[in-house]
Amino acid sequence: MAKSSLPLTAAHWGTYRVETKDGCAVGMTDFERDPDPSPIGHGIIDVQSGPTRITSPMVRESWLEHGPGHRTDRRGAEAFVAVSWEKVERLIADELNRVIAAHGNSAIYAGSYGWASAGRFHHAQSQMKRFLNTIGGFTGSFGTYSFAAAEAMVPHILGDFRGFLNKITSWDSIAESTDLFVAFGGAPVKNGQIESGGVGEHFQPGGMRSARAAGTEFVNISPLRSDMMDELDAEWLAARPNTDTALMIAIAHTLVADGLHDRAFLDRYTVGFERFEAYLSGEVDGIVKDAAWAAEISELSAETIRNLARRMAAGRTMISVAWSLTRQDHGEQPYWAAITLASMLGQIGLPGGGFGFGYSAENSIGGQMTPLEAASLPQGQKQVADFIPVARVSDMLLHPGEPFDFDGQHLTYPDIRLVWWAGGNAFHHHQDLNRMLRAWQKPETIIVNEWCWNPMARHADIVLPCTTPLERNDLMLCPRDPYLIAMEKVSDAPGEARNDFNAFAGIAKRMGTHEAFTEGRDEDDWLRWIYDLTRQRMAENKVELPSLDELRAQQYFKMAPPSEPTVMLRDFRDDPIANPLKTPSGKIEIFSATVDGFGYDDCPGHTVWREPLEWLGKADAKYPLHLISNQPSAKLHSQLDHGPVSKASKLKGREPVMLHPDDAAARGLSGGDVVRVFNDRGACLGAVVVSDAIRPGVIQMSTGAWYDPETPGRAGSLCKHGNPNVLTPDKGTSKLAQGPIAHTCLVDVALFEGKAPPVTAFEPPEIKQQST
Ligand SMILES: Nc1nc2c(c(=O)[nH]1)N[C@H]1C(S)=C(S)[C@@H](COP(=O)(O)OP(=O)(O)OC[C@H]3O[C@@H](n4cnc5c(=O)[nH]c(N)nc54)[C@H](O)[C@@H]3O)O[C@H]1N2
Ligand SMILES: Nc1nc2c(c(=O)[nH]1)N[C@H]1C(S)=C(S)[C@@H](COP(=O)(O)OP(=O)(O)OC[C@H]3O[C@@H](n4cnc5c(=O)[nH]c(N)nc54)[C@H](O)[C@@H]3O)O[C@H]1N2
Ligand SMILES: [Mo]
Repeated sequence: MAKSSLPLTAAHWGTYRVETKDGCAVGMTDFERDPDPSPIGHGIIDVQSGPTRITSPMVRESWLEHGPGHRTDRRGAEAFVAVSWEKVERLIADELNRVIAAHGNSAIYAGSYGWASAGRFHHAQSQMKRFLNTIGGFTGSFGTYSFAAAEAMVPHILGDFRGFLNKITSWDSIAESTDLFVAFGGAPVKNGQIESGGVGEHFQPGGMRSARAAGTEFVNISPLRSDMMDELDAEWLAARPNTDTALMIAIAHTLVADGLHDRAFLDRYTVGFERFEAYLSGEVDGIVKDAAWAAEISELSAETIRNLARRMAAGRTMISVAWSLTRQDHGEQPYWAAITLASMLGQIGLPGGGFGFGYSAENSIGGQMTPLEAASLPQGQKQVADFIPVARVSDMLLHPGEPFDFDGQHLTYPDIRLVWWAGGNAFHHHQDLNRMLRAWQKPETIIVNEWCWNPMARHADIVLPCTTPLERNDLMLCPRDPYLIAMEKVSDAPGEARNDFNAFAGIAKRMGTHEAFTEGRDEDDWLRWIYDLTRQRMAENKVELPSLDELRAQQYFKMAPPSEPTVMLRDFRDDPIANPLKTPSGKIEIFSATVDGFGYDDCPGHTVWREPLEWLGKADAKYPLHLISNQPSAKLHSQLDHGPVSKASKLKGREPVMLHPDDAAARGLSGGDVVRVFNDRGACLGAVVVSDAIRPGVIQMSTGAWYDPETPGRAGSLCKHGNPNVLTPDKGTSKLAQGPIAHTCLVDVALFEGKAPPVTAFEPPEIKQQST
C-alpha cells in the first residue's frame, strides 16, 4: 500500500498513518498534511498488547468473594480475578439493581471526568452516561479540571465562556495588527500539541513565528522561560506564581494614574468600572493598588510593572491568560482582571487586540478555521438533579449530606454508593491523592472501563477492558480543527477487550434497556447517524461536506478557512446594541451585581487580589518552594505514560523535577539526583534537573506519571514514580466556581538517602484465574 494511503487514525495529539502487519499495528507515520506533527502518537505501538493491557473483565478478589463494600481499604492493593463477560454483566446488573432499589439513582456517581479518546462515537463518557440514563440516571458533575473557575465565572462577566473558545482572535489577526503580546502564564507550545477531539493540523508554532516575523513583541510572564518559544525573543518576567491578579490590577492602576484608560470604551461597552476604580484607589479598603503594592506581592519591580502598563497602552496589545491561571486558589480572578484590563485598554473587538483565553493551551486557540458543528452520541435526558462541581469529588465521598456553595446555589452532597468511571483517570487528575484515597474507600462499588493497568484500573472493584482507537472504526469530527478524519480499525482487540459501546450494550440487555441504549443501531449505523447529522448542520451553514462514503474513500477532508481573520467580540464592538452580550446588562460586567449578590467573602462583585492558600509570599510558610505541576510535554496527562515516548522523557525512570541552581545548591543537589518532594499532604520521588530557566523558589514537575505507592492502598504512602498530585491541595477556587487549584502548592525537596525503591507503576496487579 502506498504510504500516503495507509489507514488513518486520529487522537487528541494528532493524526497518523498506521502501518500494519498480519492484522496488527506495528508502526506510525505522521500525517503528511500536518506541518508540525507531535511525537506523542508514536507512544501507543509498543503498548497495544503486553502485560499492561487488560484483556479480560476483572473483579477485585474480596469484592468477588464477599460482595460490595468488602475491604474497600484493599482497593489498589489486592489481586484481581479474571471473569467472563457473561459473569461480569450479571454482577454489575445485580449491583446496579441493588443500589438503585436501596438508595436511588443519585447514589451512583458517574461524573466520570476525563479525556478518553478522540473519536466522536466511541467516546467513553457519552456511552456511559447514555447507558445510565436508560436506567434512571446518576449524579453528575459540572465543569472541567482545565478551567472550572472560568466556566463558572466568565459567563457572569461576558455572558458565555465555552462559546468564546471557538472565536479567539487568530494568529493571522495578531500577525497583522498586534504590537505587543503579553502572556500571563506564557504560551507553551508543548500544550498546543493537543486538541480535545483530535488534530489534523498543528499550527501553533507557525502562528507564533509568523507574528514574530511580522514584528509582534512577546512578553512571557511565567515562572518558566520555556513557556514561550526561544525564537520569539520574549521578554521573560518571572513573577511569583499566583500573583498575576495583583500584577494586572497594578497595571490597571498605572493606566488610571497616567490617564491612559479608554473612558469612551468603558462607558459604551462595560458596566461597573467606578466600583473597580474605588478599589484601585484604596477608597474601599485603604490599600492603594499601585505598582509598588504589586511589586511587593509579585517581586517584579514597580518600574517593570509601570513600564509594562505604558507599553500596553502605547500600541495594539493582546493579553493572553493561560488556562493554568484558573487552576489556582482564587482562579476566578485572573480572568476577571484580564478582561477588566483589556476593557481599560479599549481594544476588545479590534484586530489583534483585547484578550484571549490561553493561547497555545490547545492547538485550536488562535486558529483560523470554520467551526464544525459536530454531532455527538445523544446522552439522553438528565434524570437526577444532584451534581457536584467536578473537583469536589473527594469532598462528596467524604461528606455525604453536607451542604456546600456553588455559583449562587446552596447544594448538598449526595450519598454515593457506586462510582463508575469510563475514560478518565482520577488518580491522575485529582488533587491531594492521599485524601482521595481515603474518600475512595467510601463507595461500596467502583467500576472502571479501561484498556491499560493504570492506577485508575488498579483501584477499581470491577474493570471492564475496553478497546483503543486502533481497534475500532470512528470519526474525528473536532469542532475546532479544519480536518475531518475517517479513523480506521487496523487491528482486532486483544483477548476479551470490547468497545465501551458493546460493553454497555451487554449490560443494558440485562437491565432490560438494550433497545433504549442502542436504538437498534450498531457501530456503523451510529457513525452514519452522527456524520449525516453533522453534514446536515454544516449544509445549513453553507459548508458542504462529502458524504460518509466519500470521506472514507478519501480518508480525510479539510474545510476551507473563513476568509477574514477571526477577531473575538468584533460584532459586539461594531454594534453593542444589536449584538449584546448575554450578561444582565448586555455589556462586559467589570462589576457584577449578580456575583456581588451571592455575598461570597472569597469572590466579591469585581476582581480583587486575594492571597492564595499557599504561595511564596505566605507569612510563616512551612515549605519554601512553589510547585508548578504543569502539563507534560511527552504525553497527554497520564495517557501512554507506559509507552516509549513518555518513558524517554523520564530521568532514571522517574519524573524530572526542575530546580533553579540556587535552590539545588542550597540543598546540595545536582542533576540526576533522586529526590523526595514533600509537604504535609504527601511525598513523591523525582529526579533532579538543574536549570536557570526557572524562577528561584519555584520547582517544576509535570503531571502524568502513574501513581506508584510504595505501600499500595495505604494513604500517605510515598509515590515512587513522581505523581505530583500527592502534594497538591484539594480545595475549591472559591465558593463561586469550586474549581481545582493544582497550581497553588508549596513543597520542599531533599536528596533521597539510600537506595531508591524501584518504579513498579507499569507492572500489572496480581491476576488470578477465572472463577466458575
Ligand atoms: N497537578 C495537576 N493536576 C492536574 C492538572 C495540572 O495541571 N496539574 N491538570 C488537570 C487537567 S487540565 C485535566 S484536563 C485533567 C486530565 O485528567 P484525565 O482526563 O482524567 O487524564 P487522562 O490521563 O487523559 O485520562 C483519560 C483516561 O481515559 C482512558 N481512555 C482512553 N481512551 C479510552 C476509551 O476509549 N475508553 C475508555 N473507557 N477509556 C479510555 C485512558 O487510558 C486514561 O486512563 O488533569 C488535571 N490534573
Ligand atoms: N503536551 C500536552 N499538552 C496539553 C496537555 C497535556 O497533558 N500534554 N493537556 C491539555 C489540557 S487538558 C489543558 S487544560 C491545557 C492546559 O494548558 P495550561 O493551563 O496552559 O497548562 P499548564 O502547562 O499547566 O500551564 C502553562 C504554564 O503556566 C505557568 N503557570 C502556572 N502557574 C502560574 C501562575 O500562577 N502564574 C503564571 N504567570 N504562570 C503560571 C506554568 O509555568 C505552566 O508551564 O493543556 C493541554 N495541552
Ligand atoms: Mo485540561
